[in-house]
Amino acid sequence: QEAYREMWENLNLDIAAHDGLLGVLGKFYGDIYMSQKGRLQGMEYLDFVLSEVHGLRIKELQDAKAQGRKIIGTFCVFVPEELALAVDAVQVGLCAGADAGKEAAETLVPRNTCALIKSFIGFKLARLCPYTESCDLIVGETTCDGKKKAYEAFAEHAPMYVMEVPQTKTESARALWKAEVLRYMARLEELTGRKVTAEKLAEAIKTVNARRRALQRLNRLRAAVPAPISGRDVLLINQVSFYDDPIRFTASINTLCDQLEERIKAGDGVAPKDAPRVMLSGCPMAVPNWKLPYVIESSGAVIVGEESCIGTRNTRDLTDESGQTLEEMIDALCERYMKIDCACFTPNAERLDNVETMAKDLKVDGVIQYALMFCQPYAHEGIKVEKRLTAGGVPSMSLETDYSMEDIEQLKTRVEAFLETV
Ligand code: BJ8
Repeated sequence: QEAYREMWENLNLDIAAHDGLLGVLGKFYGDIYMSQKGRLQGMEYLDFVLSEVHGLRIKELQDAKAQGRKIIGTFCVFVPEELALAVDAVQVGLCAGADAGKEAAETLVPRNTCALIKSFIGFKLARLCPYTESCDLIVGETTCDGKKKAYEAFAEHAPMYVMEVPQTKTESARALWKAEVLRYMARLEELTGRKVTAEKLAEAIKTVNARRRALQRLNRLRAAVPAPISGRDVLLINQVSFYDDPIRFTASINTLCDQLEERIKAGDGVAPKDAPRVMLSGCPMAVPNWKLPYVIESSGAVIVGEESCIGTRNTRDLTDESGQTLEEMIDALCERYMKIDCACFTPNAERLDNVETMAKDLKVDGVIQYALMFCQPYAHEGIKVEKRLTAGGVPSMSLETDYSMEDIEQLKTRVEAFLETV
């Protein structure tokens, strides 16, 4: 850690508070991750990446900046990483999964704002996040009301750019989205002084698709009975996918998948064959939000799928790679991103189909819907999802929580009661 101190000082972090944060994070990680039995050897890569989350990766970002590359921060899977890669920028997902700087955040956004929003604001105001401080541009999106108003306030503190994401999937909404993709591309070109060419974009599309394919492969393999990997570990992999180098990450996940195949062949699992199989559905779980997965898995169940943006919503759809011209590739990108079934869309019927199909394909015993407190879009859809699942004979329960640890016992009681019924 000493080796990174100067870098953190240069990024103007609050060193004492940051030391405290790393201490808490290390302990939390130890309790939730390192205590697991029968982890795959390939998870060592993830442990390493996480232990260096504010160290080596930040150093890499600083080195990239020194070579003239720009760093783009994002909060939503709507922001097309392919465009950033096509201008040689580095895109990182800004985490927003911990309770930090909450009081400061409440000076910018109302108290009844979800924990994810308060977290990214809190991290910035408390000077705790070296990713936020490394960004040349932070790209927001007009998804939920909480986020779009928060970006307005956040723009006073960070170099913001906001993409307008439509709320419907009509033809006019698609035209708006294409115009927004082009506007964003022009902004990236201006920021980096580089042009998006057909050649560069084709390469970027391949890079991001390769990462999606590796995560799809992981999701197929983890569905085996008995489950060969814990849900906690797969969540961590999804979380790391947002800030690790995409090519290196893809290679490591494919190596891990090779190990998973071996394990499945041997019939080994991380939980007994008859452990309840649970699927999570709802709001994204940004790093280091591991509370609920820990509660579920320490109650004897195993999580076999995440229907969320830090899960299948981000990896299910590939971008068509057959485009030859820049225009065709941009159309393919627009089409791919408009398939995202975020609860911010109205109507959003395809999500109900996707949740039901996923629950059945994974042969789950139950679905736990997870909404962050004050999240209107996912709380609303929770009612519909529950009805659809009940009609399809899949037990489900809904939980609302935030990032504090105060409700952990209460969550455990409710999860255990649910598991007894599945
Ligand atoms: S595409 S899910 S990443 S918007 S939890 S901030 S919705 S009040 S995160 Fe999301 Fe993009 Fe959609 Fe995915 Fe608002 Fe709800 Fe908070 Fe949320």
